[in-house]
Amino acid sequence: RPRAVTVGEGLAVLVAQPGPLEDSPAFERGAGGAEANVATVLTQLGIETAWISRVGDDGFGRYLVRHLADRGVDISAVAVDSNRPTAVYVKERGNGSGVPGDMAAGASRMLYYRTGSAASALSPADLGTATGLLDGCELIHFTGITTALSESATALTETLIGRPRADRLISFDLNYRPALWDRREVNAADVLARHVRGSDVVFLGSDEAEAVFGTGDPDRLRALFPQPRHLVIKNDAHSVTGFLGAVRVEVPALELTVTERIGAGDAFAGGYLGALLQGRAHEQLLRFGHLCAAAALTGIGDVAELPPLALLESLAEAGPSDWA
Ligand code: KDG
Repeated sequence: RPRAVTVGEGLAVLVAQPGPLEDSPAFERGAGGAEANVATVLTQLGIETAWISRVGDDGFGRYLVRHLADRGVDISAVAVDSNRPTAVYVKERGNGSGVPGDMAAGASRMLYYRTGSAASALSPADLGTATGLLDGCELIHFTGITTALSESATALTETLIGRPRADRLISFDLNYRPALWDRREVNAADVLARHVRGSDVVFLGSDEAEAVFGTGDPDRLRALFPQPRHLVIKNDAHSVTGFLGAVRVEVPALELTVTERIGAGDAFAGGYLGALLQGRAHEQLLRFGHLCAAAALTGIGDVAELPPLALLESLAEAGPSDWA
């Protein structure tokens, strides 16, 4: 029986070759979707995890389900929707050539093809079919992307934060995606603030928190959001500040050569949550987060392929001063 359940949209990723998109002759296929990425980090850490989602009855949907199943994720609550396609996004990458249309080397941009996707039809009804998974688990994780997908998806995430909790934790990563909210008629900041306040573990990037809530400062964010027991603020690429109740810890990030950033936040969340379910101490949660994020930062895909658990454990034990 899964200990953790994540809920959200999976996307097939087409990674372009570096340079202007119009010049890319080929694309590397990958898997994405914040909650799917977190699920695969959790299973790699040895935590039984299920993913609740909807995919289209198409090759991309079958690929995503297979990708997750191959990594040990329980996909029994993934619905196949024959009327809507699986979402796709193209990852455009910079080559730093200076030619018009090219971005800086290492930079990337996401182009979404997801309007009307299978997962945009996620609704509270999808929780009904997954009752067994949800009732028995210790942690439910989703992000502001799931909330942003559609009205019915917002209804689903509001149902999750409103459900009786027992000992179950709700984990929420802000993952602010203006492209999705621009299509909605609701106020993103109001909806997202409700989710932050209604969750037990919350991840915020300082830049996105600044954009949505007007501040990226960890102490001001804690004052604004005293409710979640765990509040984790990622200060750009430099460090992460973690509040656990009134305790505040700051852990610097690893110094490494970044290949591509997309997916690093999900890997951080997966590392933190996995360590939390393993009963580790507060600072260790942040260290596990950083170490898992490093695995995503050093590849072009969104998915973190982690080193063996024993290595992560000894690095987390050693701490940042030994990470260089
Ligand atoms: O965090 C990485 C995700 O952004 C990526 O995998 C795609 O879920 C995705 C999204 O909607 O942006």
